This record gives sequence, structure tokens and C-alpha cells, in this order.
Amino acid sequence: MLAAALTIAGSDPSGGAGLQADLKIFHRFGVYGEAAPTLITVQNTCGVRRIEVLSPELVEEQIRAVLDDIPPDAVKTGALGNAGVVEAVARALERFEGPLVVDPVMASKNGATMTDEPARRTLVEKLLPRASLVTPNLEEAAALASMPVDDLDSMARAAEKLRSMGSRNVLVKGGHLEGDPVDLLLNSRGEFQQFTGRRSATRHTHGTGCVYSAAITAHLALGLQLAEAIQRSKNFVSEAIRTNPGLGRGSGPLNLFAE
Ligand code: PXL
Repeated sequence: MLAAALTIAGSDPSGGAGLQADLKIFHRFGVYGEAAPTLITVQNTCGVRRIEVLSPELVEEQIRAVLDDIPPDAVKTGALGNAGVVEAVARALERFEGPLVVDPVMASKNGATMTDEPARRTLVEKLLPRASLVTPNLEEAAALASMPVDDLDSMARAAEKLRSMGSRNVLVKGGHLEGDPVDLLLNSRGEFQQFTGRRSATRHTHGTGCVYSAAITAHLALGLQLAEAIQRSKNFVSEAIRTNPGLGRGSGPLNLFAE
């Protein structure tokens, strides 16, 4: 049977991040992709110019229509915009029992807000308790756990905090650490596991977080165990950055065809 995955995320018309990247990654791993947009960005590789968040009802109806007909084997959320949309997503997913990956996107690389402060609080209250995995970077972990997060030790403490807030597993991504990019998983049994990658000297990293969480979601849809899904996705993302096609005048996309 063909596995399916649904992304509930923002649109990036330049195709390197957001739901466009998610769909390409689902496809790349042989998973049938479904996508419910939450917000529309006007952007290219040089930056975000404008963001319009869709109405919560519109987002909720899209998700319900998909769940009624081609139920996905795994779901991921990305940029959600405002608290109304977060609530709508949590409501629509009440009857979804498969793996839910929450990528708590807060802002684009150049600082455009994609999840405002009330949305962040609603995400903690309504979505984290339903999440199989939450995948914050250092900044997002700091914002969600309300503490500084800048080394492995504070990553571990933030992960514990986020697990106590309800996400069954927590992956704090260390891509912005000084030195090696080490990600730290705190799993549902309370065990820590590290995933280490190689850093590439390139400005072309647009959509890295989206690609990583989409790859994890695709692997979960295919039935892989979480640690294996993360390890394969981490390897894929490292290779996708290393072999980026050099597109765009700004921070360009990864190689979404990477092996
Ligand atoms: O990678 C964060 C992100 C998420 N969603 C959308 C984006 C971006 C970054 O640019 O555009 C739609």
C-alpha cells in the first residue's frame, strides 16, 4: 500500500521551504504527499516580503476533507501563523491517531514572524500534548521552554521541559551550535540519543528545518522507528546541503534530490 503524509504548513513560492519543500521530500521518499496551507508568504531566496495567514475555518476544513478521504499515515505541522490557526489544527487533528511531527517554526531565516507569541502559547497548550515529536532549533527550544538554550547541557534541560509539556519525543536541533551540528533526542522512554552531522560552509540552507522534519515524517509514514527515521533524515539533510544546487541570489534551497 502506498503510504501517505500530510503537511499543514505555510507556502513558500520559491519552493525551497514550507509546504512545497515538504511535498517534494514526501515524493522523494516514495510517500504520497498531501498539503493544507496555513499561510501564504511572498518570498524568494533573498527574504520574506509579506505573509498572509489564512482563516482558521479554511485551514480546519482542508484538514477535515483530507482526513475524511485519504487519511495520511503521518502528519507534520510547520508555520501556523496565529493562535486561531493553531487551535483549528489541534481540533481538526483530534481524530488523527498516527504520528504527528510538530516543527515549531517561529520565523524565517531573515526574521519574518511565522508564529506569533499567542500562537506559541497555544501551540504549547493544544498541539504539544498531541505531538509524537517536536523538532525545535535552539531558538525555538529557548522560546518554548522559556530558558536560554546554547549548548548540549541546556538542550537536554529544554528537551526535558518540552517532554513534560506533553510531546512524547523531543528533538532539539543543534545546527546553530558553535562547532559540530549535534541534534539531541529525548525519547518516550526518557533516554537521550545524539545525532551528529557534518557542517558545510555554504549560504544555501533555505528550508533546512522544513526538509528535515518532512523527511522524518515521510520515514514515519513508511513505518520506520523514530530513531532510524531521524538518523536517515539527518544523513539526507547533510547530503542535501553539501550538494545544494546553488540556486537563487540569496540563501538558496538544498538539493532535494539528494541520495
Ligand atoms: O524554514 C522555516 C519556514 C517555514 N515555512 C515557510 C517558510 C520558512 C522559511 O522561509 O518560508 C513557509
